[in-house]
Amino acid sequence: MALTGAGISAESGLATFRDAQTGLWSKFRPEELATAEAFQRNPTLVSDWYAWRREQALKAQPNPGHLALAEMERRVSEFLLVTQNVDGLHERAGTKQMVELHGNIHRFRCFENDCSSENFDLDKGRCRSCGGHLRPAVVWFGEMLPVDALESAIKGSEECDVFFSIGTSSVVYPAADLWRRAKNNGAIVVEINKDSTTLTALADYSFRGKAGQILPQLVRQVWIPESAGGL
Ligand code: BV8
Repeated sequence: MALTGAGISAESGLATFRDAQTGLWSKFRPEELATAEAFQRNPTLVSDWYAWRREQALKAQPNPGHLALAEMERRVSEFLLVTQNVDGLHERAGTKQMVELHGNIHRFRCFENDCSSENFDLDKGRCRSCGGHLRPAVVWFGEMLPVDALESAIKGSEECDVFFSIGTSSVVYPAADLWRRAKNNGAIVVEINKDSTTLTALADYSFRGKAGQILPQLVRQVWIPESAGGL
């Protein structure tokens, strides 16, 4: 099982949550904008922020880190990727077995009444069924995670033999608790991060460096025999 965070998309040019926000958004902390209260207070501000991030994500390309995880999936019999990212890059990299724990920025929901999506006017950002606002189909702080996604992530972490924690600062819960479930069920915990985190001292292995450089090497050395001439 691999849990990924914003760090795996950094080499695709997408800012992480730790990175200072740029331009228009430099005045806000992501945690301030990614809440239902913020949307209630100022739906245009929050919608514009997500529109900007959606544009960034669409312009970005999956990097060798995303591609290596898609390759890992093809090389092992049982694999699950759980991502905290809402950018959709893992899917574009070809990963199939995936759980988007915090949703996806390219999908929408009706904010007021959660109406079904066939009556969404994406241009106006309105739900034609109830006239309400459309919001990104992501999990905001203080909101419950989708039950099926959380259950799959918990099941995967409790059944895996190897748990990778990649490009995440391991501070946002319940995602930050999955490694512990894996560890408690006898899994090997491997961290890949350019900096040390709260998990570093608790992991069995912690590789310091960029995911887009370490993951291709790891996949090559473990799964691609010399003769195959690498990734
Ligand atoms: C909930 C979607 C409750 C939206 C996101 C227990 C203790 C304390 C607090 C809580 C707790 N339980 C719940 C909470 C509250 C809260 C929380 O955890 N707060 C934190 C801040 C303390 N959790 C919630 O609110 C969750 N909901 O608990 O509901 C509930 C219960 C019952 C009933 C009702 C409600 C919801 C959490 C989900 C929020 N949504 N995203 C959007 O994206 O806009 S979270 C968002 O932030 C991301 O998805 C991700 O999860 C998180 C950011 O973390 P990372 O991805 O790790 O990114 P970060 O920038 O922090 O770090 C990047 C890392 O990469 C760094 O370590 C860096 O060194 C590394 N890196 C950088 N470049 C590279 C690299 N590594 C390798 N290679 C590189 N090139």
